[in-house]
Amino acid sequence: MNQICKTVIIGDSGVGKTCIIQRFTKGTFNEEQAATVGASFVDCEFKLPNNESYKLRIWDTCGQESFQSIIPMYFRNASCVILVFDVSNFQSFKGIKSWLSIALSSAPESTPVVVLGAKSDLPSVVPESAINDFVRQRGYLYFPVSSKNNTGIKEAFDKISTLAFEKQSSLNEEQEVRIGDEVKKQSDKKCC
Ligand SMILES: Nc1nc2c(ncn2[C@@H]2O[C@H](COP(=O)(O)OP(=O)(O)OP(=O)(O)O)[C@@H](O)[C@H]2O)c(=O)[nH]1
Ligand SMILES: [Mg+2]
Repeated sequence: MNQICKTVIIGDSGVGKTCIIQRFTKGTFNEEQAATVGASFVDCEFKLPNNESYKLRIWDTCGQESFQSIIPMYFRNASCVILVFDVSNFQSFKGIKSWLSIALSSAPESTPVVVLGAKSDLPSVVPESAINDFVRQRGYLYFPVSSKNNTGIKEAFDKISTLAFEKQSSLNEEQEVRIGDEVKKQSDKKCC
């Protein structure tokens, strides 16, 4: 089996989405990272305890407001959403609500959401109580991360990959049931 689990990373422009992916997939950090244009993906392989492997496909998206109108299509069949704000920028924390509502209206039902507070090496201007309220009310996991210092990234992706795999497995089961029902309906029709 080589299951592909799709995850989409979203949040305002400049919060550090691309740097998080680069740190996780390549182990690098670029102070001069250029803004993302459109969207692109990168695959990374994970192993299950039984040694079977699966792929986490991470879609990096552009945080420009103009992109919000085309982003819904990226959530089709998503098995995890990564919501990012910059702990040194309060406006970006306020921004995650609108990104979240776009994600929830387009992603499959009950898609897991993981919230990342990026640039945790910088002084935070977002009160911890506000972050806790946001994630607790919704039952989301939260990780402060720094791509620059390489803190929290591995822990966050260990969890993201597990949640995405579990969600993808349940999506596959639902699809098998639907196909089974369809086959049954077709064979019932043939009967006189
Ligand atoms: N201090 C610090 N700066 C960071 C960190 N991560 C990213 N940055 C800085 O933030 C800039 C923007 O990061 P990007 O990863 O390009 O941001 P983005 O969210 O992908 O932005 P868009 O592609 O425009 O949506 C980078 O060039 C870095 O200078 C971090 O962990 N710590
Ligand atoms: Mg980017």
